[in-house]
Amino acid sequence: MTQAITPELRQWIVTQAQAGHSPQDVLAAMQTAGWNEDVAIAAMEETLSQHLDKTLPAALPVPDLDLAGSPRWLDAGDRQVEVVMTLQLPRVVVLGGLLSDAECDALIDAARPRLARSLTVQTATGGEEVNADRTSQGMFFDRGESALLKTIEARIARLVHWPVERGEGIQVLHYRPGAEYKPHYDYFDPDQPGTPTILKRGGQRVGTLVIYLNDPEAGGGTTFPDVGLEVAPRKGGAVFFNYDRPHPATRSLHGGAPVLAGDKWVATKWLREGVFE
Ligand code: PD2
Ligand code: ZN
Repeated sequence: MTQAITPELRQWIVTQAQAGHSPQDVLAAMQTAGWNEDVAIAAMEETLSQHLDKTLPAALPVPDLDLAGSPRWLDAGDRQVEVVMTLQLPRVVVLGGLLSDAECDALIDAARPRLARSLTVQTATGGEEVNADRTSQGMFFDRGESALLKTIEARIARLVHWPVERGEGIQVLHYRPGAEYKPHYDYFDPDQPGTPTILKRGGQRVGTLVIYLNDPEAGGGTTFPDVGLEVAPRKGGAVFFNYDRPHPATRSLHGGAPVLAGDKWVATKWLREGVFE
């Protein structure tokens, strides 16, 4: 006897999933109702993957490092960069020695006179606002604004296989003791009314590189709460992560933990879907 996957069956499977029943429980219920196990599994896979395609935004191409063969070192053109740790989901790569100490110091010196209280992009309007969740000071460099920035931008582009033109200008943030950046997503929320305006310039953010410019005495790690990961800031090191769609399914929620002693300086490079002019 053949068993047909009817629209009623599909709707029932979606309803069960939405009610929080595990796949094992849904499968068991179908078998109890007389469904052949193979047919039941096929029906669930087909129905739920189609349902997810409809509810998730489409996946975008993303920047990434070439970690085939598990290399200890990556060639970033003018510098060899150490691979410290990698994670699949969220895609996170911790790097050592992306910048030299002298490059870190030079970025801080260039940024210091231009710092102001950090603003965050306000997706409600497309403008910028002071945000209580982000108690750092910051500034943006223009892309290519100095020889140092050109060098660093070219190194990053080569490392993550993403053209310089698809990157925002580097942002420098300074956190004093007590300052933090509460967990957030770096992509722009598609449901917010200001997002279409923001996306006109370069499209979505699809990757982030947070580069540590000094060694805070204590605290100030970069956290990924969905997976219980905390990256310790190390001068010249960095944490890279990407997100192929503007959705929590990427597990790319992350934050800057409060600085407990000393201060913390980072440079953030955001990578865009398209050319960022
Ligand atoms: O400074 C950090 O560790 C941090 C954490 C989360 C920076 C950012 N996000 C960011 O610049 O987006
Ligand atoms: Zn962030």
